[in-house]
Amino acid sequence: MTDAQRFRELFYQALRIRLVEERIIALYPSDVIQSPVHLSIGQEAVAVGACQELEKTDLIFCTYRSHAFYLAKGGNLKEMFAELYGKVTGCARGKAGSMHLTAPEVGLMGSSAVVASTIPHAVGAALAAKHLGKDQVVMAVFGDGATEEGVYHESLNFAVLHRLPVLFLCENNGLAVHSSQSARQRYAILEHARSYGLSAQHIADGYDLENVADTISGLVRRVRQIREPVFVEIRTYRYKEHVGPGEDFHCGYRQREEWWSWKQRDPLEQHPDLRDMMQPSIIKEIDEAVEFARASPFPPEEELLRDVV
Ligand SMILES: Cc1ncc(C[n+]2csc(CCOP(=O)(O)OP(=O)(O)O)c2C)c(N)n1
Ligand SMILES: [Mg+2]
Repeated sequence: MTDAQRFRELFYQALRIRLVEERIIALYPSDVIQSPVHLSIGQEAVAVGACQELEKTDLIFCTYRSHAFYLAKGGNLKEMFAELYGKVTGCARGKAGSMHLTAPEVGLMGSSAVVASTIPHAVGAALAAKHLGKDQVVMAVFGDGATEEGVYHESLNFAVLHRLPVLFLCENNGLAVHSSQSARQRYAILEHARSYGLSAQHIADGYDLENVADTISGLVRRVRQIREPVFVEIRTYRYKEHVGPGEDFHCGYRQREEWWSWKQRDPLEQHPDLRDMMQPSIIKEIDEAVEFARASPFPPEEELLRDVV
């Protein structure tokens, strides 16, 4: 694949995610989506780059902000919309909603509303992979805010101690709900991770589609080879409010200028020609997925306790 072809492939995947979330925004006021939604608009390059080198048999564990990772890992779009609509054809049979997307058939083992809670799950899966002698790579995806949780530290320590094949991926958007990172943390995430003996890398520009993909792909290959944990922190930026389809600049915890400086480098804004060319087929795919969700039934009463008890 040439560099140009590779860029187009990355661009296509990022654009598809953006258009899916823009459709969620358009649908939200009609109340067909009852689930809270945490949008990744602005952060697409991270999920796309993270999944390039992962096989279907490699596992990822995500957060409530995981539409992008679900799609980048190969999750089914129809089942995603059906899940958002609360329909029985959804990826979790309509019981989980946007915050708990899962697609085990392609290695997305779970995502959770509880901050940092899937990090130890990823470490546990890596421990299983080690004991079973599999060549799997496991990826733990979390935000900057999750590094403030106790279980994050336990997980890093355990993974290093037991030499587990896990890539810790910190998607650092500099924000947690309504507070900036500087108002919350006196430590540097990367230096702190290194203090556990982890090999840790920083990607300063999470909007550089190719560099994000190349760097994370290299780290995935490294984990697969050395069978030890590795850490990567990617600086990125979310455009929308913490939860919901709107904007939140009026809340005062961040400035519109910050958003503007990222937006000017947004890869999806830089190539209108590519966007125009790719958009029609993606829109058609989204139309079909939304229609599938709309036409699907809600779960019948007997579904209530299925997979729960
Ligand atoms: C254990 C726990 N504590 C607090 C919350 C409330 N909460 C939800 S999202 C969030 C911020 C997390 O920020 P970050 O990890 O940076 O992820 P981002 O939303 O930026 O993607 C918090 C504190 C929660 N859901 N779970
Ligand atoms: Mg954050």
